[in-house]
Amino acid sequence: MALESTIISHGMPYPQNVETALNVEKVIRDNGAVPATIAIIGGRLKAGLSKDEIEYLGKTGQAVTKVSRRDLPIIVAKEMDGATTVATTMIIAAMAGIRIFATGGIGGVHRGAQKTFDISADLDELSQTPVTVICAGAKAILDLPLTLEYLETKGVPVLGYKTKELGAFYSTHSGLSVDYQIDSPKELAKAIFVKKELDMKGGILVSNPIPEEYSMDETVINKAIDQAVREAEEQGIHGKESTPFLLARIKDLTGGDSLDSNIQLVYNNAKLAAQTAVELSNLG
Ligand code: PSU
Ligand code: MN
Repeated sequence: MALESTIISHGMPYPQNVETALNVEKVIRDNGAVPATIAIIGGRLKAGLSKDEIEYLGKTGQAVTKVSRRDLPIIVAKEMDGATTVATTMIIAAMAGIRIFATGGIGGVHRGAQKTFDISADLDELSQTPVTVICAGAKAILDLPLTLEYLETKGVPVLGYKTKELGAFYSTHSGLSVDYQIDSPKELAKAIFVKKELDMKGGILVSNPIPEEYSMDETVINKAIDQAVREAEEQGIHGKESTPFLLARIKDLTGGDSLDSNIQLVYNNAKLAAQTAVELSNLG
């Protein structure tokens, strides 16, 4: 199963990013699946990185190019290194025949998108590339109701694991509902299998809310998010810089507390993804 690399280089600080990336691979192996962290190294698409390559991406951080769909052919042509977003990780995973992918949070419709048009390429990717993405919902740096509307328009199934409430990334509860609830890795594997049998393009998005014991206080986290969004607007941050800027500011504003939650939810998603991958391989 797949793991992304933008979360390593742009989503978390060094050295916690490398530590998390290596631990998450262990969680996957402990649950019976095979991890493939995806990135571009010297223009080569890689599904499965060495420890040294993960260390390199983590240490280089934001200096590595963040590669979404539009960047992919150019970075390969220029034989550069790239950290892959959810969209690009899905593309490379599909090429490698990988059907399941665990991450932290996906990109979505940003707050204020009515004016800025800032909608992550992750959402369109989910509508065209056959990879199931397991995340902890989405951060409130996004407009969550609009993100759900967009996914509905694009025909992407959105499932909640053991709940119909969408996860709010750092916190368990968002107050928003997803389409369907699934209650086991086996049930999820069947949905993935059936979608493929029906020859439908696109993926499935699974929201696996952060366990209550790691959930952040909603007032604290929302205050930090509001401030980060305000600062981004004031400083004219836009385009691909927007998400990394917000993630880094939120971490600083919460004094690092958000990072602990972030790490735990990634492990939680990796475990569910690994168990689902095992069930899916039993189905063929
Ligand atoms: N959201 C997070 N953590 C992340 C990202 C998003 O909570 O690390 C990263 C993922 O790699 C995602 C990308 O695919 O940011 C989305 O960027 P953009 O909004 O520019 O498409
Ligand atoms: Mn964007």
